[in-house]
Amino acid sequence: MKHQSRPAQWRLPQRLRAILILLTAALVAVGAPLVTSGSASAGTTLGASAAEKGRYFGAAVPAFKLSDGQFAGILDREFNAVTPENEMKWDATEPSQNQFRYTGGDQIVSHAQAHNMRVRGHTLLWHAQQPGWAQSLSGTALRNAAMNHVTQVATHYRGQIYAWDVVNEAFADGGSGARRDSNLQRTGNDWIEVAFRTARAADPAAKLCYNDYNTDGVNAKSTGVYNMVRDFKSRGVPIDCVGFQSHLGTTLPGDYQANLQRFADLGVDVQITELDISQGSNQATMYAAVTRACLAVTRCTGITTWGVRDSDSWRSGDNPLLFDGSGNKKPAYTAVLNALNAGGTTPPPGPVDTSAWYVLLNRNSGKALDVYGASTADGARIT
Ligand code: 9MR
Repeated sequence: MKHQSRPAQWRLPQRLRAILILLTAALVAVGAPLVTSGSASAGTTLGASAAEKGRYFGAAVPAFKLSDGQFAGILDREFNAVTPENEMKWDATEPSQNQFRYTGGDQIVSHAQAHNMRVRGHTLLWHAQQPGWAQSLSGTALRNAAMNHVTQVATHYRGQIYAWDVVNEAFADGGSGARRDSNLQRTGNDWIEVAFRTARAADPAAKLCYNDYNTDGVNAKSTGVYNMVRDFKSRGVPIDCVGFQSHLGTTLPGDYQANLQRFADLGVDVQITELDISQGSNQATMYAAVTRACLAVTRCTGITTWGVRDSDSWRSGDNPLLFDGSGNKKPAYTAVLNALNAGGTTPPPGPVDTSAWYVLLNRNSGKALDVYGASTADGARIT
């Protein structure tokens, strides 16, 4: 029997039961990676302890290291999220125009799915690690190629990515607070918002993030990003999260937590996306402080370290990670674990605001496709 199409909100009372079932299923699906982390019990691994606080704890992973037994052993035991270190970048996924290669990215996604880990997609558009053919384009040709890239890659991974770094490192260093000059920026200042809209259309379930470095405290660069996010939120550009890379030296900005909080107050999630900290007398203290800052900000949904062992790091000379080159836990590891475990279990703040829910209905069938928290004003509102 064919159902007549009616406005979405009229269907809600009749569908409430189904929606609630779906909602429960959605929450279970979202929660699953959080409550299971390998075979370890809660509170004894980074992932399980973060999950007790409603958060994830991830690591950057290169596909080729998944066959390194020591690396994979630590990853699977300790972490419940992964970020492909290079495999989802433009040069890796579209080496020739319109010819896509997903081998490395797919390998990491399969590994993550087999181990109940979330995947942070990194990154759809960036001025660096572009394939040669894109570097030589400009203007409309580059804009079109870039958005085609976003559509193709986000569609390939549709439904499998927890959060995408849609755009990476688009702001200039220094005191200007302005956009970085790049071939993408020269296609027009709206390239970032067009990228976010394009990514939303391709994968409506993924959280869409802007990601950058040297934005870890309140400074001109982070304020430039802040102003962009505020503008996007006010104009309905679909942005859900901001990533703070947090490649740190020997000092943590005193306003680190306040900076996370001011972004969260704009109505976006915040995530620590590429954490590594120079080994020095205060490495463990700084790691603990970063962890506490994330826990103190309700919308800080998780932490990712940029690698597992010091020897895996892009800055291995600084020994900046939580495990040494032999895979042993460092004092910084214990400091993070203790910080995660401090204060007992708190109800998961979760990535969504449960004061209202939105249900996304398939326009043709009227079937519920997904349920969102109040931060995503798509679909019909259920209060
Ligand atoms: O860790 C990545 C390294 O293997 C690559 O050679 C490098 C290329 O630019 O990118 C590194 O990852 C970067 C990340 O994608 C974006 N933020 C800075 C990271 C460290 O350079």
